[in-house]
Amino acid sequence: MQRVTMTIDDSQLDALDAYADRRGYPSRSEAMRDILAGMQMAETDADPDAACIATLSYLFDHEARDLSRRLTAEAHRHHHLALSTLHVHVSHDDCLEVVVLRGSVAEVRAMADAILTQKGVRMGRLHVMPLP
Ligand code: NI
Repeated sequence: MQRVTMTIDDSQLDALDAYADRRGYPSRSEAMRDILAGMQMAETDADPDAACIATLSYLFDHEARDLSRRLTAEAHRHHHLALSTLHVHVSHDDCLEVVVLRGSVAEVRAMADAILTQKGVRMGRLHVMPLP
């Protein structure tokens, strides 16, 4: 690790301290490391060829016509990306799935789009994390 000295406005420092307090970070450095990690994630997300690991989570209605079969078909079509899937029966109608993916950002995004655009899939979210 490196120690750096930065010059920022008082209002920016107040904002950083308020953020660190609110989230419960033990120090400004810890808060800054996470802020920078978020920036790295955004940068990786912009490079379609970058290697990543990702989680794709979504709610869906398992009674929706043909949806479970279509989701399984998409998972098999992208089997080289999907490392593991967690399925939770949330309520009488709803299921939550969390799929862990590994591949290029472009491949992972394509699978996420194929799943999240299915009729009956709700509140989907892809979280991409860069790999060195
Ligand atoms: Ni279920």
